[in-house]
Amino acid sequence: MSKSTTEPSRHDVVVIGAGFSGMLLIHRLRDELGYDVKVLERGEDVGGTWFWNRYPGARCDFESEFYSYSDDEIQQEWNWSEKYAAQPEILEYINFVAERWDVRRSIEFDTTVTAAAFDEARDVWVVETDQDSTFEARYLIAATGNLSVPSEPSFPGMETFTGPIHHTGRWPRGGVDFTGQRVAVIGTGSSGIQSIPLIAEQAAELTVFQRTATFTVPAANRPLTDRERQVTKANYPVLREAATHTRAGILGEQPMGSFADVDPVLARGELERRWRTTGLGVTATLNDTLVSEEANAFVAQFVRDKINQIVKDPATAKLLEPHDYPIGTKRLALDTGYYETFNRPNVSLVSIRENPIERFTRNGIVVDDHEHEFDAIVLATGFDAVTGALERIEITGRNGRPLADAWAEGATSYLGLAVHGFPNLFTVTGPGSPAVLTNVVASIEHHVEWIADYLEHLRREGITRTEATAAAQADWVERVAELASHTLYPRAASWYMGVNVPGKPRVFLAYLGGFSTYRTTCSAVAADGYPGFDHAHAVREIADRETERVNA
Ligand code: NA7
Repeated sequence: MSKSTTEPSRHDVVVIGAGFSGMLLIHRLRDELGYDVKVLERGEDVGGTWFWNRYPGARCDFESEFYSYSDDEIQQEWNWSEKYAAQPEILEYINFVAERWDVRRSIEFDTTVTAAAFDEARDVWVVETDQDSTFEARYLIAATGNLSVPSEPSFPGMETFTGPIHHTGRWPRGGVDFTGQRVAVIGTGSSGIQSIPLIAEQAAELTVFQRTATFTVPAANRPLTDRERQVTKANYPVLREAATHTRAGILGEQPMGSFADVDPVLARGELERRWRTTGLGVTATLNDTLVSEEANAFVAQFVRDKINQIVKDPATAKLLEPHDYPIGTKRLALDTGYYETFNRPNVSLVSIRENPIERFTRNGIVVDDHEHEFDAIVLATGFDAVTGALERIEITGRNGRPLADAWAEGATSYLGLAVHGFPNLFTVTGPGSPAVLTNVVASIEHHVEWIADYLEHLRREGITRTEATAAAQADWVERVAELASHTLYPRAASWYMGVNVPGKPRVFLAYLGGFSTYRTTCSAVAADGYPGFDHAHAVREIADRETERVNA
């Protein structure tokens, strides 16, 4: 860790990241509990994922009225225009909240955290940045997001392509005009599926390079009416509370029953209804879609039939049919006119499943000895998800142990909130939490609340160091793996499993017990005085000594 030459800036808490999590941490810890909080943010403004992902068609796939803070003043004041808001509106909302909570005064923008080391003599984190600045704080909170580090494959000859190459997760701030251009999109995950229909409308020609066909369902997005907004606002407390009792942190369609118990004709009719109203409920039609192969095959076939109904060219429809993983075991995409886009005369699909991209050239991309010429290339190739942001920081815990070392065999955590060997470090929506399978804003609120309560507990008790025990972490890691092993999830080469990044260990990165159960577990830990955390350094004298030192 290279030391900065300047005097460290000292705080109670340093937070990495100013997205939904970092902003809420400022509000909760600084404004409501009086901590001195400093947030370090790589971007030039707030927003995190929603700051960077400006590609055409980017929008959330949970209803915006609930993919938002539950702060009552804000939720009463803000009016969402659509059921699933697009990125510009979400960023506008984030800016509205940033103003309301006056968060910017606690944030250092354009500041990338490069290293963080725990100083065992003083129980503080020493945090270094690319701005040659150093920050110190008793607590370090990673609010680094799950989808914040783009995964950019390096194709041979990439540097020789003369046109621009844009990654969806680092889209230029002023947007990109593809009018009249020949454009390639590589990748058909959610980002590709959201952007392809809009790029197709603008470009002269669009070629989509697909390695794995993805299951996607219609968002059936639409404007919200005044009446709908009023009803939601009048009932927010009940709706938000009810959402905490669900598996995904949001109220949704309930299952009809298990595959064996449901009349297939009725189930098919119900799938059809859900497909029309919002496809998101499709995988929840049967309660065993993610555990029973038969149930899964039934739902998957329904979607494949839809593809064949929509896409006019049978060969293209065949290529678009997903067969490589059980439906729902990679994040189900929510689209607006995705399959219909392949009926446009200016759109073509190239499968790179059997014949991968050989290389980039000056003029384009070579597949199967054929050069496709382009003016611009879009990489919709996803993220080094969940752990990527933290692994890029040189984090050193107790006994000088690097986090990269601790996670060499796969990310480990206790409750998705803390890591053994890394005292006083908390991860908001970290690996081993259910966050990526939930309405992530609900998960963020839960984690921030839990961490705030814990910091208050530590403050009250005069504890200056806390660390997840090896045993508690091992139990939690086992529970996360065990839950995944009873499902079909491990069958997919997904970012949930870390499979999309070459060399990343294959570990299921999310807790599958559901948001509601998870909350209950976390609450019980708090109520029982935080078992699983080692407070061996809970000596008031240390705190007193530190106070004296800082005041001196
Ligand atoms: P995803 O879902 O990880 O999708 C990335 C896509 O890019 C996927 O189709 C990949 O194919 C493809 N890809 C990745 N690397 C390559 C290479 N080297 N060659 C060809 N194709 C490649 O990321 P998204 O950004 O779309 O979505 C991430 C999340 O954001 C999403 O789940 C929502 O929660 C929002 P593969 O499937 O690996 O064969």
